[in-house]
Amino acid sequence: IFMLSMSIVQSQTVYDESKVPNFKVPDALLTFKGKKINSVKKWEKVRRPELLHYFKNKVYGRIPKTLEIDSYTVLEEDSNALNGKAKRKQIALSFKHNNKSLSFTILLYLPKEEQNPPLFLGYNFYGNHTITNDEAVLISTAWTRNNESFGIKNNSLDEASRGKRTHRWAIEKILKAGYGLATIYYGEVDPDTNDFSDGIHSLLYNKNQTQPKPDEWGSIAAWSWGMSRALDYFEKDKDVNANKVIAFGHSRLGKTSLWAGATDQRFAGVISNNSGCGGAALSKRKFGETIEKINHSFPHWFCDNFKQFNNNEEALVVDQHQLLSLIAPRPLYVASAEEDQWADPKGEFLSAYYASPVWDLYNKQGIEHMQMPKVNEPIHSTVSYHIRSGKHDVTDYDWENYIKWADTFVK
Ligand code: GTR
Repeated sequence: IFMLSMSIVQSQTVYDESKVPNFKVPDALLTFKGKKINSVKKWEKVRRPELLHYFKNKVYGRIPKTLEIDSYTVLEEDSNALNGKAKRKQIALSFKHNNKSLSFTILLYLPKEEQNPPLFLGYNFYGNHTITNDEAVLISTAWTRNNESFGIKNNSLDEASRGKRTHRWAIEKILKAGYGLATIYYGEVDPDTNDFSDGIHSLLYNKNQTQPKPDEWGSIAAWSWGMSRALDYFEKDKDVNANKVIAFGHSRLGKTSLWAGATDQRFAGVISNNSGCGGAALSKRKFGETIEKINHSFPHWFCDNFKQFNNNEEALVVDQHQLLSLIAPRPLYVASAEEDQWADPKGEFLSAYYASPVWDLYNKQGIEHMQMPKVNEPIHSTVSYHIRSGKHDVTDYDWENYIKWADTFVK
């Protein structure tokens, strides 16, 4: 009984730098067998594949089969949206397999003056209609987490929640800077519950399979998969520049944008906004949210194999900076918030720092100094970082910096 109760009690949350354990940061440029990697060629042939393989099998889970878009439908379009500032399109992508089907809807805004603009692609938490007051945005019928302040009841969406998340999406600034914005309600790809009978997973089961195998995809990998399928669609849409799509995400959806950028090299850049544990933050620091805590609260986000590292970070032969390194040499922006200690801002910064030698290989500038910048003093280079004042959120300040960085390094 004692042993049992021990295992249910979780370790205390560490918010004190002096309690961070000593650990060796695994070298991004040293293979698992101890060989030094000193060229782009060796990185791409040997090291990058072995790291990617490890993250697939032990962290996010691998996708069992390829599944392509079965069909897509432009549900609606208007070349005079947002008071004439934008072109709007809503496109449903449909998938079919094993007599099951799934579809999700992309909401796309494009700046009117621009031909083939680059765009930011990011999921939203409560439905496409929450990111704008635009009344033409369709309301999702997918399962949604209740939220009293947004008026979301019975796990379903209606007019009450329209425009409730506009503050996180600087649409006007994005369009004005010449970028498009594409968003998808993440719950349409896989509802964010510990239930594998629904969402995209269920289309790809073998006979009699009811949940992913220990090395198969959790929800984060499923959401990342959805971002890649949106990119497949953009490759067919002449209105956008599919070579300049930036994967963006906040928090769990920032973990998702990182994994999308790591697994799909077509993404031209990646933004991780306050992604924290299992995202940009180093796991071995055990600061704020830990592997044990995240797997306890969200058992469905990672693959089952990742649970081997609950309170056992020592056994991990990688850390999250090596996830970031898989994005090299493409532009990467890691952002933290001062009051978001749960996501470990310092661990997010150090991760960008320790990943940087891989950008160096390509003669691209990463984070050069180990000293964390001051609050609201961004470092802009191919690998960028800022810590802004305030809490776990996406603000105009974040977007202003993402646009500046994208203007220089992606556009
Ligand atoms: C928290 C979780 C974080 C982060 C966040 C979010 O509850 O512990 O890892 O993902 O949710 O997505 O807002």
